Amino acid sequence: MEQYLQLCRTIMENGTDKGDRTGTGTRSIFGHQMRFDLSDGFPLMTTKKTAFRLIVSELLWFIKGDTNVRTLIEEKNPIWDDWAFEKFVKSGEYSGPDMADFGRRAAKDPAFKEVLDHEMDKFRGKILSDDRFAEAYGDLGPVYGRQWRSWPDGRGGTIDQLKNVIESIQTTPDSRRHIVSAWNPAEVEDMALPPCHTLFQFYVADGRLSCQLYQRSADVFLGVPFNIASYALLTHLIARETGLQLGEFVHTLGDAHIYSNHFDQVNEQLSREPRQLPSLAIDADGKSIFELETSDIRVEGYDPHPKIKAPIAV
Ligand code: THF
Repeated sequence: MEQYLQLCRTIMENGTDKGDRTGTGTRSIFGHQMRFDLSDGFPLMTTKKTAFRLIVSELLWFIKGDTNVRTLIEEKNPIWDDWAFEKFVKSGEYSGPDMADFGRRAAKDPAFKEVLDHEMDKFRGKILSDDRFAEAYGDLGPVYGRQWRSWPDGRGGTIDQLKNVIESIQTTPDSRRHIVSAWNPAEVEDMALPPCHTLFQFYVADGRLSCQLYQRSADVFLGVPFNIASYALLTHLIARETGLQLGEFVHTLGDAHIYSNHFDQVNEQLSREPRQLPSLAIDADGKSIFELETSDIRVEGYDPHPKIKAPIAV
């Protein structure tokens, strides 16, 4: 993962400090590319422990076309809860303590964080137990799952981009159109968060499948380790589906930033020695990519340095 540590160093040393939507402040560069040869091992961060299970359940949630956090909460995956909760506290139905700007306040104020955690637990419980509530506040709008599997075609129907791309890889491997886009300008306004991983493309050469992602906005400390592993896993799953060998994952970044409240954590990570990469194991004979479950997929030989905690910007 030397590529990733190099990106962190480049931003820390040459980045520009600027403001951002969340008000946290970032140091950033614009335009950067990393390449991971997937036959070298599975690119899961070894310089900090990274929750692979969360990465798997999020990716399978996208692949199934789901956009409701209920499914993630059922799998004890909290990474999208903040965006659903934000929609709820801004609605007329919320009547608890003031939650304005909850992300930033919780990062600074431990007493407030306790109040937030309590409200968040109540919110999760209600999403799980109340169908109407889950439908109203668990849904993040037309985010990844919807665009990948049912992009509205403007004529009353939908387009299954993921199925189509699998089919085009199988039937016309040399094609230069193996593309899936999550950026739908007509629907961006309705999304809880406009897609950060905007578009990906596959490429087949010498029987190997490669994937390139264009990511418009990259939270380098918290998000990017998830994003690298997620798209590496997607490439494995599409290669498995199409009977191809593994090529590279090419990660192209637009605004690549480190939040100012992650600087210490990044420096801690930079002081650590990378270790051998784990390998990926999928135990799901006969299951298609659309039928996989989180428990079917695991990493083996993963021996990372300890976890490094950091607050997420909402
Ligand atoms: N918003 C921001 N500010 N950064 C992001 O990376 C991001 N995502 C998704 C949507 N909005 C985003 C959500 N992805 C964590 C990781 C990825 C997320 C959200 C949260 C996170 O908190 N990870 C911690 C704890 C994980 C754990 O519980 O073990 C970590 O240490 O990795 C970009 O896709």
